[in-house]
Amino acid sequence: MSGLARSGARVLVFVLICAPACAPRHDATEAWPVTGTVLSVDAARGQAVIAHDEIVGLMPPMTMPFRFENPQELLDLEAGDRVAADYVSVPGIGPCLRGVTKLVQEPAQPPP
Ligand SMILES: [Cu+2]
Repeated sequence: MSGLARSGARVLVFVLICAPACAPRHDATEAWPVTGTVLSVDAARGQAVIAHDEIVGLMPPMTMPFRFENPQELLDLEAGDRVAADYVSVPGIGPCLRGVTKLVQEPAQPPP
């Protein structure tokens, strides 16, 4: 094995061992996809109460207030809207929803 190949192998071993262990957990760029139903909107406080579905790997379904990274997105929402967003942690804001979009409502079931 040449010296160059040996050092290359050493780098590869380092990357394989270190990369998973050194990956930061719950850093600012981590985004958890979340969907849910808006129960109420509090634009003055920049948040909405949302009954969210399971956030896989993070939270079971529950009803809780969410702050919005962009409070402008609250202006377009009302109780009953289905929404999708990313749950992120932003320095200066904390945990909040990013990129909130309204989901198209499924047509109501016809009465039996
Ligand atoms: Cu929750």
